[in-house]
This record gives sequence, C-alpha cells and structure tokens, in this order.
Amino acid sequence: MKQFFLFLSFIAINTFAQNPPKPYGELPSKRQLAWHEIEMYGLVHFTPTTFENKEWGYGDADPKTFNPTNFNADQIVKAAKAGGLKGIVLVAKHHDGFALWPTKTTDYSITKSPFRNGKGDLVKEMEMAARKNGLKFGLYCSPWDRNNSKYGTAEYLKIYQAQLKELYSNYGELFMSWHDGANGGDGYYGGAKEKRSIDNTTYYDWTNTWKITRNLQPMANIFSDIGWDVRWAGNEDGSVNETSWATITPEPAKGMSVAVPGQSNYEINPSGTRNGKFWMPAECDVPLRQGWFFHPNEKPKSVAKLFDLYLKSVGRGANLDLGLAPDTRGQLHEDDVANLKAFGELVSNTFTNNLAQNAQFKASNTRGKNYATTALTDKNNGTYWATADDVHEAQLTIDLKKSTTFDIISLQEFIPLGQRIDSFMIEVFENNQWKKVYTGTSIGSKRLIKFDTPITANSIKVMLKAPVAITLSEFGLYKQAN
Ligand code: FUL
Ligand code: CA
Repeated sequence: MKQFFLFLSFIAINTFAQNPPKPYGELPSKRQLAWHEIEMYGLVHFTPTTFENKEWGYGDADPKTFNPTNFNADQIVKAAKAGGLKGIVLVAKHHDGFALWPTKTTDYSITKSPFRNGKGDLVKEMEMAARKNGLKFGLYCSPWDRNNSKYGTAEYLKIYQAQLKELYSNYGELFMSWHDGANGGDGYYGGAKEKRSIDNTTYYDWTNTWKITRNLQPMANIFSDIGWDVRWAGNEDGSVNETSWATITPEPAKGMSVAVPGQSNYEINPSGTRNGKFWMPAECDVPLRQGWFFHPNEKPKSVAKLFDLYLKSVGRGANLDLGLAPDTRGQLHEDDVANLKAFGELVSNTFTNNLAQNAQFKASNTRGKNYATTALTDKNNGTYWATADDVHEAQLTIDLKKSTTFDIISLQEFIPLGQRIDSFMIEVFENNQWKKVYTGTSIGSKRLIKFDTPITANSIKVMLKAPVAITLSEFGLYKQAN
C-alpha cells in the first residue's frame, strides 16, 4: 500500500513537472509571434518626391513627374531578399499625398502619371513581386497629406479611412500596417499653400481607424510610436538600447495627457518597460542610405555598419526595418544591390554554424524530460529548456569539449510564455580559470552579445534569473564571418 502511494506521488510529480510553466506577464499575439520570426524587412519609398530629389514632397508635384524609365518590382524584391529581408513594406502614399494605386479617393494618383500609361498599379506590382519571391507584404499610407485640399477637416479623415480600406482589401494578407508620427504643417493643400495644424490626439481617431485595420487585416502588425503591436524604436538610427524589453507602458509626451502617434514620450521607446502593460516590441527603422528617398549624391551604408545595426536591433529583441530607395529608373542602385547581398551573406555565413551544436549542456535544474537542454541547440524556437516552477535562478554549464573561438553569444527566450528573464551573467573558462565576460538584463526573442576580441574557451557558464520558472529556447556561439 505504501509503495502504491509512493508510486502515485511519483506519477503526480512527474506529470506536474511535465506541464509547461505558467505564462508570465504580457504575451505576444499570434501576429506578433509571426513578426518576431521575420527579424528583418524593408521599407520602400518611391513617389514623385524621388524625381524631385527631395525627402518630403510639398504635395504640388505634377503627377507627370512620376515617370520611372524602367520600374522593376522584381529587381527591388530580389535585392531585398539577397539582403536577408523577409518582407517589404511599401509606402503607398507618402506625405506628398500621391497614391501609388488607382484610388477612388483622390485624383492625385498614379492614374494621372505616364507610368503604364496611367493604367498601372504599383502597389499591386510590388505585392505580386514580394509574394512571388516568398516575402511578406505590408503597407504605409501617410495620414499627413500635403496635397489634399480637405486636409485638416473632418472630411479628410473619411478620405484617409477609405484609402486604408482600399489598401487593406485589395492586396492580400498584410504583415504590417505602418504609421508615422508626422502630423500637419505647411503644404500645397489643393493650392491653398498654407500651414495647417491638427490636434493629433483626436484628429485621426486612431481607436476607430485601427479597428478598420484589425477587421480587414487581423494579421497586420500596427506600427506607430505607440503600437498597438509594434513600437517605434524612438530613433531612426537602427538600434535600441542594450537593455530593451518587449513590453512597454506608453507615456504621453511631457505636458500632455494622452499618448498618441506623434505625441508620446518616445524617449522610453529604445528600452521599453520591464513588466510593461503591453507586449509591443520595437522596430528599428533606418534608411539603407542617408535619406528615405533616393538622392544621387548619397551612398548606401557599409556592410560592416549594417551588421552592427543587425546586432543592435535584432540582437536586442527588436526587428530591423531597412529603408530601400529606388532611383528614377524605378530600381535599386547597383551599390545598394551589392551591399545588401554582401550583408545578407555575412549574416547567413555567421549564423549557420553554431559552435555549441555538439557541446554538452548541464543544467542546475530541469523541469522534466520534455524540457531538457537538448532543446537549446535544435534550431527550433518552439522547443525549450525550462526549470521547475520554484526554481528562479539556474545555471547552464556548457562543455564545448574542445577549445573553441567565438565572438558572438546568442540567447533566446521562449517568448510565447512571456519575457521572463530579469538578468543573466556569462562566464568563460579561459586560461584555466572562470572569467566573467558579460552581465545583461533583457533577452526576449533574441539577444546577441558581440565581443570585439574573440574568446577562446572550453567551457561556458550562463547564470539566469527570473521571477518565475526560467525558459530558454536556443543557445548559440558564433564567429563573425569575413
Ligand atoms: C518618417 C517620415 O516623416 C519620413 O519621411 C519617412 O517616411 C520615415 C520612414 O518616417 O516619419
Ligand atoms: Ca529549441
């Protein structure tokens, strides 16, 4: 009888330990999880502004100026793909108000341009090229419209919402609905040529406007200074802070009472908020060149710079959104194509060979056999090592079995159960002694730690702390490729 009870409690402990840990805090939605997997995408700016060699079109350009000599969506998408980008966000309408699709909402569109004799739809061409090459597709339709005579009145909101409805109905499933914070100012406004200001806390009625997005495109991640799904990194340099949480509690701008796009305290965006109210990871948007639009006198960023931005965005749990600027032909410049390709190769060559692949992992605690350390190097973000519920501090000892040289350590949490880990510390066994090489805080979807001087070691220790059971889905050691 006693043995029978022992047996029962043995089963109880085991089944209990085999249950996944309880989720912690805010959790990513299905659409956000899909977004995290993407890591990198591109943001394409191509309107009459390109032909005017400006960054912000005033809204007065003759539609006939939009006359690419050889527009080629496939060339742009293929170059992006070679760069490792997994999606394209097209600016369907920028601040100049020119619509790249045959919209019913305004005459100021591609239908009045020589492009495809006024019969073209550039949004469709980009969408088709993206899908054909296996990239996701998203759209940015600027709320600020410097061409529209109605801008600033209630009527314009209806026009803007109708534009979103057209865009969200006719171009398949979108992974992003992008919004910037530029709001009002001077413009052409149908010939009025004046300054118009709006109250951006109310004018765009974001709560209802974004309901349109949710209804028509449930998988589209809404991006703005304050989400709903993805937050602006707070700068256009392409990086977030070393500590950057996927959660945030948005704050109004100083002296204001509500946080809206264009009017939030975005100084908190690069680091987010530990245990924040919303799962709202950062997107680092940065142009490949200096400007968002093509300018003949500018050059694309170097491959080394792009790799550094990758480490400071994707490597800190954010995504990288790289601005791509077609030239007046309607293609990416050869220099851009070359740097994208070299960057894509550098990323893939660096991260193909996990030097910890054949290491022996020893954990100070493991939840049960379904959560064993073998999950750490199976290249599957869906499997993870976890500790028991009452174990909030744990140590992984990684025996590399031979002396190994690396300069990047990669850690990934199992984020479907939330951002759990508060902090971590890494030691390496170098020259016969343990040496602390890094202490950090946020991990989230991915954390890449880059060392300027490569480390040669036989063993590594990772100490992790969380307020709840710890989860880790992947661990990797890499050497930056040449
Ligand atoms: C900003 C805009 O004002 C720029 O022109 C560009 O579109 C960038 C991506 O977002 O807010
Ligand atoms: Ca795994």
